[in-house]
Amino acid sequence: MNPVKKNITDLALFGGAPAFAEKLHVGRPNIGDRQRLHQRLDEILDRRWLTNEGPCALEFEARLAALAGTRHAIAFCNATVALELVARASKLTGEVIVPSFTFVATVHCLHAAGLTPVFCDVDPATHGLDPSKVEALITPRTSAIMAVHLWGNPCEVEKLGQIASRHRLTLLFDAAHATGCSIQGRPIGSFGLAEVFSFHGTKFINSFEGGAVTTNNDELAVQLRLLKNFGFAGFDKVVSWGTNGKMSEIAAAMGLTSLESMDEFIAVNRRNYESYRLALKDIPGISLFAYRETVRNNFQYVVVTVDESVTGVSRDRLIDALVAENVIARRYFYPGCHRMEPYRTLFPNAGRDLPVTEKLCASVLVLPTGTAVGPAEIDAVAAIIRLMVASGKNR
Ligand code: T4K
Repeated sequence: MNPVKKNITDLALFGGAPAFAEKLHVGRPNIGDRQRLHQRLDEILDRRWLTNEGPCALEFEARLAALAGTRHAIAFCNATVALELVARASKLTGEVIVPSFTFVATVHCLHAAGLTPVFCDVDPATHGLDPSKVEALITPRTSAIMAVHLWGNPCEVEKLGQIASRHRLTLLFDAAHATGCSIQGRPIGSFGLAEVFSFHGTKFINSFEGGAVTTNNDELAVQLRLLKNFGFAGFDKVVSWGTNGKMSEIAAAMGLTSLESMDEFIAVNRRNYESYRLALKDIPGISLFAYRETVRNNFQYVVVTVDESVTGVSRDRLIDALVAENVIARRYFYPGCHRMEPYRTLFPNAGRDLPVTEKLCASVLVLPTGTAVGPAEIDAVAAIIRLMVASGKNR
């Protein structure tokens, strides 16, 4: 890493050397205890049991159920397949209300299950589904609400629960970002009919690739176990449609090892979040996403909004400047699912009713954190942003 930049001419965009010799990524994986992982891999090889609900996968499920406080946790090969199978197993029909400001997998899973996504705007403070906008979208064809705990920030679970029960709708949560999070002391994983977690390599708890569903519904749990294993209810006995959604033992071994370091990872993320807060606090037009006091977060995403009317520099220009310095900041979840195919073609006017989503898609910037980043890197990143804003140079 080069010394923290002090002058505008130091910026790589204006001819200076990049601040970082190696790229600083959003989503650089946390590795955890290598020795423990190696030990688990040896055990897997010795057992010659590599997948299909092996001991590591079952142990991973038990740990996840304990974390979520649910009767069931069912491990999957990834969260996208888990989401689709939850939608199918819940026997949803017709329309499902869903945010557009999310990773596209949330919506793809509904489309894959033959459902129609109905995009709902989000709350500018929580970035989650805005309960006050949900009811107006309910029609006789609506069967469910799929909400997302974006950035691990729990959405308004109580209000959404009330709306769902008033209209007899199924309530599901995409909890891909929310491992280890809670609201008013109640862990994410236990709300709605089911919640779905992701353990993709870029998540702070990872199993290389992986996902899980947590639920207190026994029937749903049985259905999910069938669907993720081709519909097999025993040797040679297929009782329903199914696919291959199983988690391998090597993935579960990584997941278990990663979970064992969860508190340590959260502490690092939290320290980094605080460092960013201090380093960015005086830069006009730059706001760090704030969490409610009732919420416990994992701080795995450092989310910033850029108010161009104050900074004079657009979010995209800031990204150009950061990338030139080898800081690979991301504009999650640009441009919004409603502007991605096939939804753009299916619902060309959806953006009209999504003003907050559109604004966030144009102003959110996600910065690197995790165990690969420390206070020195954060000061250097903040200095780049500060100099760009001071320059006011959009070109
Ligand atoms: N619902 C929500 C709300 C989600 O955010 C996601 C996934 C899902 C559902 C579906 O979960 P999974 O089916 O994936 O379990 C990444 C992840 O691929 C994706 O899992 C995640 N959300 C999303 C927020 O981020 P990309 O396309 O932006 O980034 P990717 O995979 O190219 O990686 C980002 C950066 O991380 C790279 O620039 C380099 C770095 N990286 C990545 C990998 C995989 C590493 O340093 N090492 C690695 O091994 O989607």
